[in-house]
Amino acid sequence: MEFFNKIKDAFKKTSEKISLSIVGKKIDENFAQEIEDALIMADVGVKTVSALAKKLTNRKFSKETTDQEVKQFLADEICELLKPYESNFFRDNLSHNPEIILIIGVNGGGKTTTIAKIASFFKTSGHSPLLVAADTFRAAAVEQLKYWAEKISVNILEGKEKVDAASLAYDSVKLASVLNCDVVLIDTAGRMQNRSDLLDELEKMKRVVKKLDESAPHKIILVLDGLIGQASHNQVDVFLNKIGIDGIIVTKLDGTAKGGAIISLTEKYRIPIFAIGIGESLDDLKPFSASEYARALLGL
Ligand SMILES: Nc1nc2c(ncn2[C@@H]2O[C@H](COP(=O)(O)OP(=O)(O)OP(=O)(O)O)[C@@H](O)[C@H]2O)c(=O)[nH]1
Ligand SMILES: [Mg+2]
Repeated sequence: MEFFNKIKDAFKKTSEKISLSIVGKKIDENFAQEIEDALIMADVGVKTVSALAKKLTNRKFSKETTDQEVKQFLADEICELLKPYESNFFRDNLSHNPEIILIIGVNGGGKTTTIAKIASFFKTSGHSPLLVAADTFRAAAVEQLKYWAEKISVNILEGKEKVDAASLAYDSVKLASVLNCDVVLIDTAGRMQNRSDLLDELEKMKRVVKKLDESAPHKIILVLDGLIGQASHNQVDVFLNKIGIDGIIVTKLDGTAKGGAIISLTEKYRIPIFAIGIGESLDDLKPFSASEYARALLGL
């Protein structure tokens, strides 16, 4: 329960605004309109919002309907929409040994922090992660990952400055079998989606890893900054076209009023949400649960 309260708390900025549109409102012909506006403001996609508003109107609530009932109705509808995008990424299902996971995204989205959180999760569930500092552009980036590796006590392969990221990725797969690591987490340099040279390098990493294991990388995870809400859609477009994406992790949901953006993301791209980031510490990454998310969004 404490676990859910943390999620609920993280979504407060979003849920309070949605709540305002429901609590104490008369159920008349304008009733759905205000809720519709609040959901739009929270970055829930327009198509989904219209569908939800229609359902609210058709539901024909009576004057006796409580605020809680309206919220519950919306939460149930949202939960149903998002169920297909839950994933079993955190249910301990590493299907390859080593499982090679590439973490991609633009600068500052939360890649490195998220890798630390994932590694901590796998370590706790009995696995042996290898972190790969393939962000060889910035020395500070390597230091940051090293800090986490020490803190969690997991292995790390450091890229020397200006070393080719793809060759480092190649080495890491070999090193994993030497060290008996069963999950390889590759941290990449933050890529602005308009830097095509960096995107090419990412593509090369993917190609090179395949030389050792045809099925690798087994998961490509795009990390998105939750603070920018739907504005992250163009990032998805670019990475999806150029690299491919198996799952998305949305970070920084603890500080945003655009917490509804996960709904517009799935509505548009139909890609699974692996997890959500709700803080800066290691246990602040939660597997994505449609029902928890829906309840948190409505403040239930
Ligand atoms: N509040 C909050 N902060 C987060 C979360 N995830 C990451 N951060 C913070 O966001 C900042 C950037 O995170 P990084 O992990 O360095 O991001 P990055 O994508 O690796 O950045 P580059 O390496 O520069 O591309 C750091 O200060 C993190 O502590 C989150 O879920 N919540
Ligand atoms: Mg980083």
